[in-house]
Amino acid sequence: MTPDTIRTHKPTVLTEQQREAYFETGFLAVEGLIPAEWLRRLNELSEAFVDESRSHTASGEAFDLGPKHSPASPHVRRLRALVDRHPDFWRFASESVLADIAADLVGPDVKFHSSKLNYKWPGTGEVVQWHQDIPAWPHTNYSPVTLGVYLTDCPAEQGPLTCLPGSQNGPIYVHRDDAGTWTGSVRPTDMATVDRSRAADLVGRAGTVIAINCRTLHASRANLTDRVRPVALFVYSSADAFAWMPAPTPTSHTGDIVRGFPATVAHLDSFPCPVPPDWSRLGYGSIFVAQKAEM
Ligand SMILES: O=C(O)CCC(=O)C(=O)O
Repeated sequence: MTPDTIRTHKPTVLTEQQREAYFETGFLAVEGLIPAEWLRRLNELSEAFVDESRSHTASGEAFDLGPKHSPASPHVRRLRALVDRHPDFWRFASESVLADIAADLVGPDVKFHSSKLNYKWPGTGEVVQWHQDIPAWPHTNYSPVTLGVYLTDCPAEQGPLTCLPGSQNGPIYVHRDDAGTWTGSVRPTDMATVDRSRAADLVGRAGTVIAINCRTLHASRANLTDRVRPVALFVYSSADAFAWMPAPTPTSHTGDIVRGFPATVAHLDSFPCPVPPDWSRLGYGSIFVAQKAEM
């Protein structure tokens, strides 16, 4: 679906102005939409998983661990395929207001793609370089949106997501180095051509929902506080968007319709998109691995 088609359906959670802001800039941050009980449960699960990570010594199916991870000082960079980690994560993704927000942004027929919980620990470990999401998981159109929920307050000094307004209408960059190796980030030579002066921080209180279009250029700085920044991220698309390469981190619910109905006709956008590696053959670590965050 395109924004014009989506506009023919009234939003049920967001205001028209909020949705227009998303279409205009390629991102959005809204406080106060997630019920307190859900926020409490997500935090409870997050803390339990960080605790469980103490008994893991290497990254695996569930945990992407930083190089300094230890039982005494757990350093989980990412909880992978979140909806497969606990049924309540899937309930949140499919039954809560989050899926209604997705419907406001991608149209009434909503397909679930993937999910993860990213932690940004104090220090420089999880700095995320400028990138777009769609080159890692291309679809037949550009409706996919990542919805994030900050599990705790996220001020500017805690390494919030930062987005470039309007970049969703610009080029889709190749996220590989000169040798063709996947880097998960825009090449420095390409970023040198981009005006970053209008970059906006998506800050907010615990429970703030952030939305980032799949073409929007975004990044996140170091966490300068002494508190971890957990953000749960869920990707949805219009039902008429079809992934044309294997997902980097598929879940048992990838492709499930969470609102409305499956598409009977695919929407194909003619704007060209770079081709990622075949993750089903290569395997996918995480953006931190691809961007060599452990160096
Ligand atoms: O967690 C972050 O700060 C950035 C996450 C992100 O952009 C991604 O995982 O694609």
